[in-house]
Amino acid sequence: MAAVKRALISVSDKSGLVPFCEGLAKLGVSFLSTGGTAKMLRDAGLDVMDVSDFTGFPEMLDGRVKTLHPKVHGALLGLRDNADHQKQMADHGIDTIDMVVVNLYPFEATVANPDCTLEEAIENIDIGGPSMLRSAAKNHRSVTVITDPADYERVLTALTENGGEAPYELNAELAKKVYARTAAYDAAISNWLSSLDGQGRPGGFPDTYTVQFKKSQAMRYGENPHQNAAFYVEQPESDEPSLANAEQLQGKELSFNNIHDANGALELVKEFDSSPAAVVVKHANPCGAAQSSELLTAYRMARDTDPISAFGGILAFNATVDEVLAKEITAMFAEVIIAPEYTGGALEAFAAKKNLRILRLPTLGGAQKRNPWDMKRVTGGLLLQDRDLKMLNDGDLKVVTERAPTEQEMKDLLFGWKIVKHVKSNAIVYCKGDRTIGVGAGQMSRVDSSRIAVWKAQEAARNAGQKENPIAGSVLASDAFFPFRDGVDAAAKAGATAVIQPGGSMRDEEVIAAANEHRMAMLFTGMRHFRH
Ligand code: 93A
Repeated sequence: MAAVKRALISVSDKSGLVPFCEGLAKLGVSFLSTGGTAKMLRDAGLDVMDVSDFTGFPEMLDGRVKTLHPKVHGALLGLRDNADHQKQMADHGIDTIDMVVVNLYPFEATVANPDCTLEEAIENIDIGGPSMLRSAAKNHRSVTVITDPADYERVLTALTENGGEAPYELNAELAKKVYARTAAYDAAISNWLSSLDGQGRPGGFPDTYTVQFKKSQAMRYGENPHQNAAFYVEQPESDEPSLANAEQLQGKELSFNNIHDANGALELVKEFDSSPAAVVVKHANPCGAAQSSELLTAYRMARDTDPISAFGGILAFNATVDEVLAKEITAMFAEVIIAPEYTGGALEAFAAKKNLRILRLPTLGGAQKRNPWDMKRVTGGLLLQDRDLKMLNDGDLKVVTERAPTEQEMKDLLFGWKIVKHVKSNAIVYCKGDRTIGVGAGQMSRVDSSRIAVWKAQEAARNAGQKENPIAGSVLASDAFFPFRDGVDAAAKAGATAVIQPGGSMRDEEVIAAANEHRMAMLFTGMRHFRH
């Protein structure tokens, strides 16, 4: 490979460009460039030739045709070690271009703006840029191609260390990156175009959906040891707090199941922002959750809902973990801890448990770019749906019983409704005083989930040496309607005094009558939270 002599520079994102080109100039590289980019480089005192002078053809059609010319693409695609190619290039006065620095019109950012017009979107479809990137990447044995400003520094270093030449391995890696980028760019255009309605308005599910994921972690194994696995992060990356952008402060590498379960814990703890909250998750189901003015108290209440299941669990907090809490956590075996922040003392306490994975996510809300749809893989296809992010508004709640909930019951019902959304269906959650009392998850019949929730609550109370019935005075949250009155009868018998559920069953009247017979209060939400 020969030293890089001529670079074509044409970028929309101009960050870091001037110092990079100054570095290239020092290595003797000369520049070809397009309108805005050429101006910027000249303003910085660099010597630049306009692409139009190189091609002998003006930029035209409002910039739609700037670099789409055989002199550019011939210069990129011609094989340097092929005599025939070299002769043809010489015959047509085509000089070689050894480096392409191109990033594209910001199509994704343009269409992310809800006020973006059809014309704006279309003008931001870059044609010349991807063409150059693809030509250069095809001929990467001889051409260095850079589309990510984050690569400027390492390219400059490599060239400096190699007498102005780019090592083949670097060119190959950069070319791979280019095709991933142009594929993602075309996917964004395709998704947007195929989501337009007859009036050119975007927003629906596209006719074809193409999405790119980037490998972020290879794993020792998957859900089971005989399954290979890796973790991929959706592109473009969202800034929504997630396992994709959590910072690991200590501990073993996250496993496949850790990531899945920790995701469940994180999504649940995100529901709480008004007071300190703690959740304990096992197999992606919460086995305890609580909120309190003190995070330590919240943790104890969450853990004590079901201490047996909490063993080896994933813990998520919405507030800073301090030393006292950390010491209490380490008294029990846990797999992963997630929190916005840890005090120095807490980190010292965790350090003694080398395998314990500690994750930090400084904020739990406020994302600008949320991850889009929820995707569920089925054999042969993909189910796409909106994420279940809808919250209850005051107007959604309807008291359907003769007795309205007391203030305390109301608080507990709304707390339970937040939890039940994160429990696998059929989901039943008993709550009292800002904490879960019993969780029944993932049963094929609702009444079984209800029985399990009661049994688990009683078991935990018995193990803790408590004499009184833990369900007495509690409330019950159900992720979907009660198909029969039996669930309500069972809850009343166990000692619950109020129920929150979507309503909407054919037998709602019978279910409400049951609640009235037991002097229970019942709220309908009009919204279901199935989670399969
Ligand atoms: O409209 S284009 O698709 N037609 C072209 O021939 C072309 N060549 C480069 N857009 C084209 N570009 C793009 O212009 C580059 O990909 C880059 O994003 C942008 C740089 O323009 P300027 O140098 O005028 O700021």
